[in-house]
Amino acid sequence: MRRGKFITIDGVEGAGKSTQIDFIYNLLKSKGIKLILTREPGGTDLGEKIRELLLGNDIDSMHSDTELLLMFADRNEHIQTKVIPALESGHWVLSDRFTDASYAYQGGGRGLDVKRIAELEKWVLQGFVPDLTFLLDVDIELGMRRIKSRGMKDRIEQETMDFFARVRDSYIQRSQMFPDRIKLIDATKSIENTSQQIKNILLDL
Ligand code: Z5A
Repeated sequence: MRRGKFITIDGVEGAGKSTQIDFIYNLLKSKGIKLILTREPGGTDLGEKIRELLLGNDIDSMHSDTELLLMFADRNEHIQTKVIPALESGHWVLSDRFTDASYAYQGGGRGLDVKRIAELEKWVLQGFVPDLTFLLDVDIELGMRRIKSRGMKDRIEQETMDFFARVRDSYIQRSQMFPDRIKLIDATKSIENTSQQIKNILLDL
């Protein structure tokens, strides 16, 4: 039985997820809500190892299906051992990325058949979906500019601009398919402006 709320945040690189996660954490804490932060890929001991495999640069190539399966293996461990137990104990959970990212990156970016992703989603998640998802939207160029000063790019970050444009399109399509759950946030303006849009939605929840 889910007693806490499950919130996810997603978007292309540099949209400001990490920045807004800090904001959401502080806002919910100030309301007395017990909240845990987590992420995908990762979030568990095993998941962090899978993350290294997925994002590390020591592997030259990875079949797209393998990438998708690893994302879902990570997700299974994450929800079964961390997310669901926390929600059942009354905590709220905020995850930096979740299943929408698989549709966007592996479906949109890699071009995998979304029906196959949906089959995996059904198998692993069995209808388990977030209560609320913030989709931070920026155009790809702006996102890239924001993260330009960072050091080396991970395996997925090295993809082409076309790849990331398809990722963004897929995210937007999903927000149109699930408007009640996925809230599209214009993340192109100031950090404070983005936070305010998030706050308005969170206070409703
Ligand atoms: N992935 C996948 O393929 N399939 C899946 O199913 C899942 C994931 C779950 C995980 O990376 C990778 O895994 C990701 C998708 C893939 N691949 N890629 N590429 P991640 O989520 O850990 O990291 P990231 O996507 O690379 O996030 P990021 O680059 O750290 O972006 P961010 O968290 O959205 O941005 P930020 O760190 O908050 O902000 C970036 C900079 O911009 C920073 O200096 C801020 O101060 C600044 N910033 C933020 N907001 C603003 C505004 N509003 N104005 C100006 N400057 C701002």
